[in-house]
Amino acid sequence: MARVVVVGAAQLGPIAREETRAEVVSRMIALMEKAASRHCDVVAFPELALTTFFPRWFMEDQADVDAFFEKSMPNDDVAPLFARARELKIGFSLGYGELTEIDGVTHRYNTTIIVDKAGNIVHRYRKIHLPGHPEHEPWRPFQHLEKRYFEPGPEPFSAASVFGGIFGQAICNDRRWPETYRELALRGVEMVLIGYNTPVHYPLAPEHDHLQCFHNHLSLQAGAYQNGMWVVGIAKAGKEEGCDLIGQSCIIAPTGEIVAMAGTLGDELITYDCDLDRCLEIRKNIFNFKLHRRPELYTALTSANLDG
Ligand code: CDV
Repeated sequence: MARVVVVGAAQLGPIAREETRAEVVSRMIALMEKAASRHCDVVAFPELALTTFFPRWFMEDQADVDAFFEKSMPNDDVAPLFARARELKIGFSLGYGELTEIDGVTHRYNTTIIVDKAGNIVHRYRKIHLPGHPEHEPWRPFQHLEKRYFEPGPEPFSAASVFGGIFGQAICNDRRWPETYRELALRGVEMVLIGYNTPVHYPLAPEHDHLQCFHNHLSLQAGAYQNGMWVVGIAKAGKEEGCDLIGQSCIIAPTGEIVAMAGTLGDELITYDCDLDRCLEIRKNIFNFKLHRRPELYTALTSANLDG
């Protein structure tokens, strides 16, 4: 019998700097209601879904930065999303800036969570691959200060048993790294949810600007095929505060085929009935890890002492 999870990728269009969380949450609830009407088990939202992509600005005052972070989850602003999800009996994933205190020390992470159909947070992932730069670089048309505003996630990729399958999460830049998918696959993940905010313009190599959408799908599709898993990419898209972000949110089968894709740069829901057993088409055959991997010879992969 097929193990079908109906998944929705809820792409968000631009979020203005002045837009309140309540306004964003009402947009998300509209997408969630649409997902529920299409019988989704889970609806996935993008990276840093509750605010504009704030690392594009250099802010000297830490209080201005912290205004973009959530100090608890769920908090009063996000509670309506949790409540509506519980009513609709739908799960969701959500990316946000997390400000937390651990043993008296304050930490800031780029975080994403999975919430099950009963409203419980069942999985949390803190972004490992933080792109960008730590200092103000005024030559850029816009900043990418993730390395200033966040600490890298200290925990490895991980898996959660939920929605009748094994789920994992990654965030934006993680999707470009093959290690992300392989770590998740080795931990048994059958579907990974990956939210992103990707500018069309890449100041360090502007000659690649026209390849942004290609590289997005190239990475997601390769990750799906080479690891035999479902991959869901969820964009924050469109012209946000003057910065163009790519769209093309997509659902990708374990064969690497795109089975659903957003056609706009605005709020848009795409859905697909994903049979998790299709992972075996790949994992029992061409990428049968147990039969064919040679981890004893992959010593460079986990060596911290090599260049590059
Ligand atoms: N939010 C991101 O991680 N964005 C990066 C950009 C800066 C290259 C990405 O990999 O899409």
